[in-house]
Amino acid sequence: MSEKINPTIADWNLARKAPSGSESSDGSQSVRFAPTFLPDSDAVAEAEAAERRTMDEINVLGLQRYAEELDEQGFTVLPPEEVASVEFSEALRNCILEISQGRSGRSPDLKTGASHSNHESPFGAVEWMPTLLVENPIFEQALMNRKVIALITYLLGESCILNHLSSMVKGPGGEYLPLHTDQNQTGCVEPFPPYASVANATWALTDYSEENGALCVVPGSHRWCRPPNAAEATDLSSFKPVEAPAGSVIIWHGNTWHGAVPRRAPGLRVSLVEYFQRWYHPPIEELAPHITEEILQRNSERFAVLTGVRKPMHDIDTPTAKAAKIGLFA
Ligand SMILES: O=C(O)CCC(=O)C(=O)O
Ligand SMILES: [Fe+2]
Repeated sequence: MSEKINPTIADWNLARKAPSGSESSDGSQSVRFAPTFLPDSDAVAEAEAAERRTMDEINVLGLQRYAEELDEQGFTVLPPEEVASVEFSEALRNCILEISQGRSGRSPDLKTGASHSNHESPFGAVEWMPTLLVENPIFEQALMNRKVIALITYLLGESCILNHLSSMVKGPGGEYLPLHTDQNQTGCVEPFPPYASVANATWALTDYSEENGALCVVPGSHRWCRPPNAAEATDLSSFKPVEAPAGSVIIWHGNTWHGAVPRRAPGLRVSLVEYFQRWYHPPIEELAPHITEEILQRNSERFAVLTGVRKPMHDIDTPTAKAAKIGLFA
């Protein structure tokens, strides 16, 4: 296995016990430190526990090879049988198509793609539909998929939040999506940190292939810690289409260079994009005001953190908040 992108707590080499006071050389005066910015033993223990929980979950779910791929290639594809039933993925796709019809007033044509051909958006011939989470409870279920969350936690820690949840419906067209990183979409300029501070989990709800206008990635580019320049972004020899059957989830590190080829085949490419980030970046979608008590009741505490309803990191003096500042998994 190649070098890990996430340093462990041990790598940080933290003192387990923070000094609380000391004598000056003449012994006359005691120096005291306020505790908030010192990684005390409770914070270190909490950071270590978060790392253990994260790795245990990867192991229990048998996701080691996908986590290794994230380290080595900067992306991984969870195949449909690892993710959800065929019925669930089809229901998710149909729900997105219904919302598309409701929002645009046009019936999506899954066979020919004529409804979406030569659509114009920032993503090429794509209808981009943000603000989906509270449209239908099926999106809550997709968001809380245990294996996807386990791998996202591996990249971004337990305190991460959702930046936005959206869908792309892509029809036939001629436009490429240039290579870019999601990392600098949050306003992070280069050099990027080697660990992820944003990550993307995209449900491919129709088959992904070159002729179907797949996402393309540059394997290993997450280690370069910078976005492509204009020449690199448009160098078609770097575009490696991701082949993935409908129902797969493609997960990538925020530093990974990616783009998309145009859809040449008739029909539609449908995806659900879950874009996550570390807790300290502001999300695009302010979800919390839209999350009702009823929604919270049917979901876990982790859902409340992901959607920004609970902000444990804002209590700066707690072990949890301190742990998130010294460990990448907390
Ligand atoms: O799915 C695609 O075509 C790429 C979209 C993209 O760049 C993203 O979701 O970050
Ligand atoms: Fe992107």
